[in-house]
Formats: sequence, C-alpha cells, structure tokens
Amino acid sequence: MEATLPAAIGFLAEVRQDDARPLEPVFAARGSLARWHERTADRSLHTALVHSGAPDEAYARDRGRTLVLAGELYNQDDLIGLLPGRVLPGSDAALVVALFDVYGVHAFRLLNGRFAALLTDRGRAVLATDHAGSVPLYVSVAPGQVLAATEAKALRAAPRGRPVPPGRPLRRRPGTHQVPAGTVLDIEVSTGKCAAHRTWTPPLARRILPEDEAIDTVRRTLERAVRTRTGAGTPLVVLSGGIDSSAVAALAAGRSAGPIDTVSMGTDEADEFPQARVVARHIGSVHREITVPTADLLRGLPRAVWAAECLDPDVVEYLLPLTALYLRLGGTGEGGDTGRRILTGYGADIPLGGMHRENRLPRLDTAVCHDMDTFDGLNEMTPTLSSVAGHWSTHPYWDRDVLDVLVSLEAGLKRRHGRDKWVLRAALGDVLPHEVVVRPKLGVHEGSGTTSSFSRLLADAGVPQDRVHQAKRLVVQRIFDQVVVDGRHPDEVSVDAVVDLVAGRPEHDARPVPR
Ligand code: AMP
Ligand code: PCX
Ligand code: MG
Repeated sequence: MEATLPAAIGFLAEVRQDDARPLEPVFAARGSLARWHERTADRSLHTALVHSGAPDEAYARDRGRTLVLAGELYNQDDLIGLLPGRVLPGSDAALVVALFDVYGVHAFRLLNGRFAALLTDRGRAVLATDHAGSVPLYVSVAPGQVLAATEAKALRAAPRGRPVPPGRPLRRRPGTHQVPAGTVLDIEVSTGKCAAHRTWTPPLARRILPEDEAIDTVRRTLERAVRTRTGAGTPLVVLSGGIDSSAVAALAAGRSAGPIDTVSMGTDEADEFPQARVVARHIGSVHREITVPTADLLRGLPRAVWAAECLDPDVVEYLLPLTALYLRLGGTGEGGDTGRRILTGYGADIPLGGMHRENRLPRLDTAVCHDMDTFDGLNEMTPTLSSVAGHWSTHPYWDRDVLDVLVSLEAGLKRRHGRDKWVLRAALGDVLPHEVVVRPKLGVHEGSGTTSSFSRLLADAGVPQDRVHQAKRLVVQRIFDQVVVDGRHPDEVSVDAVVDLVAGRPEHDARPVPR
C-alpha cells in the first residue's frame, strides 16, 4: 500500500443481467487501461480501469463479492485493527471487501479516504463515495443494469436511467446522476430500486477548546493527514507560499529523509514566486517555478472543465491555474512518464473561513456553514484535474479527521488576535518563517491573475462590466456541454468561439444555447 500512485485512479463499471456490449470507456484521466469481465449465474460485470501499473490491486473478490476501488485509504492501520485474526489484506480494495463482510454497507462509515467504489454482492450493486465525494462518481440505473463511472462523460452513451435519489441529475443528461458525497447507494440490480445511506455529514456543532489544546489537535491531525498521503517516493507539494500549502510542505519535509519537491506557478501577469521561495528555502525543498503565459492559461479552459466536469465559474477559476500547472509538471522515471504524487493546500479556507476577511465573528460561521452545505458536486477536489497529466493529487485539509476538527472549532479560534486562520497559523509557528505565518494571502485565482484575465477576455469581446460574471457562467456551461455532455475532446473546443458566442457575436458558432 506504499506505491507512489493508487492502484486505480478511475473506472467505468457495468453490472448487467443481459449480455449487452459494454460501453466504450472514455476518460479524461490519463493512465493505462485495463478491461475485465466477470460472469456469474445472474449477472455480468464489465469494468474498464484507469490504472498506474497494478490494476489487480484495484479489485478484490471475497465470498462471491467483487469490489472495484479508484483511489486510496488513509486509515488502513485503524481498519486492519478491526479484522483481528484475518490474513492481512494486501490492498485497499481487499481491506474494504473484508470490512464489508463484517459490517455490510456500514463499512463505508469507517473509511477515511479519497475514493469511489462499486461492489457487487449477489443481486446488488453498492456504490460509495468518500466523505467529501472527492472522487466524483456517476451512475445510470435501469431495471437489470447499473452503470457507474468516475467521470460523467464515460456514461454519455448509457441508456436513459431512472432517478436514484439522492443522486443529482447531470445537466442535459437527466438519466445520469452524481452520487452525493459521503453516500452509499445500495441498488437491487433486477429492479433498479435504490436505498441510500449517508456515511458522513459536516459537523454542525462547534467545540470550545483552550488555545493550546486547539493548536495541538490541529497540528496532530494535520501531521497525520500529511504522513498518510506521502506514499513511497519523494512527495511534491504545489506551493503558493500561503500558510495552507506552506504548512503541508513543512510537515512533509519534516518527515522526509531527503529534500521534498515544491513547485509554484505564475503567469506573465502575476505570481507569488518571492513568497513561495521564502518557504522553499526554509524547508530546503528542491523548488521550481513555472510561468504560464496568460493566453495559454485561458486556452486551457476546456481542459479544466473536461477534467473537473464542473459548472461553477468561480470554482473553474480556482482550478484553471492548477490544471495548467499539473500539465506542465512532467513525471519521473525514464521518459518522464511516471506520474507524481502531489500534495496541495487546497480546501483549507473552507472549514477555516479563510476567505472571510473581517474581524467580527457571526459572518464567519455563516460562511463556513454555507461552504460546507454547497461544496458537494462542485468537483473541486477531483483527482482528474491532475490525472489528465498522469499525476495523483491529494488534499490533507480535506482528510476526514482534519475536516471534522477544523469545521467544528468555534469561530473565535479561526479568527483571533486580528488574524484569519489563526489556529492553523499558531499550529505551524515552529516550522515556518514568521513572515509566512502572519502573511494574508491572495487565492490562487487572484495570485495568478486568472480572475482578471478571464474578465478581460470577456470585456474585450464586448461584455459589459456588470455582466461579466454571468458571461463566465455561460462560457463554462457551453464548454461543459461540449466536453462532458457531447463528449468532444477539449482540443476541439475553441475558447474564442465560445466567448464570441456568449458575448453576442455568433459568427463562429450559431447553435442556440441548449437548456
Ligand atoms: P489557495 O487557497 O488559493 O492558496 O489555493 C489552493 C491551493 O492551491 C494552495 O494551497 C496550493 O496548494 C495551490 N496553489 C495556489 N496557488 C498556487 C501557486 N501559485 N503555485 C502553486 N500552487 C498553488
Ligand atoms: N480556494 C479555497 C476553496 C475555494 C472555495 N470553494 C468552496 N467554497 N467550495 C481553498 O483552497 O480553500 C481558494 C482558491 O482560496 C481555492
Ligand atoms: Mg488556501
């Protein structure tokens, strides 16, 4: 379980009672493809797996059940302790299937991980997401068939499915549903009847802790989340120089025998290179700076939407510079084609109310509650963002234990002594330079100039200032329709044509906006 990348990073799986031809697997995630077919008396299972060299470890079979797992677990030690006397499971998939034998669907309540899973058990198909839905999972269900995939585009040719509440219908593909975060869907294949179980919800109550105890709890849980994510090779941290990613980098460096790798991205318009350099020097990392020309950054919009399958223009603005960075990283090994394991500081601002820049507290918890109520389905944590370039990314702040701790701290520990994210800053004070610990930071969309250059692209096309945000939404929607719903490759999509169309200059593309 110490490999650089997880055994599988995506799958398309079909459980059917008939012998229909399986769908053609279509993924944005880049990796090797393994296909696999299993037939029992009452059903067949076809799977296509995107993997990184050990596809067998993504499957597990036990007592007539078969499990397919994309992603990885972070609390194996605790989980193994629940299976005394058994042969040690050799993979995360084997561990989950063994737990299923003891706990049934409730096994998924035990997992702290970044995964999507499908398990067949006689006439049932069980689908599960991790607590945060960080590996997206889509499903199409009709009597006699359950089709599931980690990318919606892989289900494009699926026969029209029936509603599977609480699944969310996909835009313009109402027969395809996204499985919510922290959810198990237990589906009877013959009828398509579905029972749903929530396995995680964000904490609603707030804990009152003395400063020291809060600091210690945050430090310990974050340290563990970084440790369980660093894998076998040299970890790489995408480093902005803000407290979130600097904390991850410092903790990863602290437990690494040799120097870790860090990398910062900027554009020809804006960067935070000097701030990131201070951190890299302090922790002794092998540091790189990658500058992406703004025009290339914006041309990458279709690829970011293709990878994240996201319709939210603000989130796409956060993800665009990160996708551009991942695509330019290069791998290791001969030919540089071995993917990297990437740690990020993504998501820290959500439970800590880091985007909230004023001293009074009431609105901080309002922001935290709102963000914890609305993250699901945005796909901002998806590993596909980096796996389009063959890499695997993972986000320690959205570790289940870290998230539980951070969300539940009372707001006065998040904003304190005039500082945002106070408890995190205080928890890392001994491993980072003082200037890093106290520095407020711009978001990646601002630090890279992405928000302003995307706005300018629309303004230059004639969109009035007060319509720019709505125009961004329409641009993202149109790109989504092409690369997700219609299954086109992002290289076939012209951002300029979409922008012109949205700006009311339809000479490049006269098709009406579909509802
Ligand atoms: P933010 O919350 O805006 O700092 O962005 C989320 C995460 O993306 C950070 O914690 C970093 O891991 C990564 N990131 C942001 N900006 C950059 C950058 N300029 N270069 C490399 N990584 C970045
Ligand atoms: N971030 C945030 C997350 C963006 C907000 N997402 C949400 N409310 N669902 C973070 O890293 O915590 C930035 C740039 O800031 C990305
Ligand atoms: Mg941040």
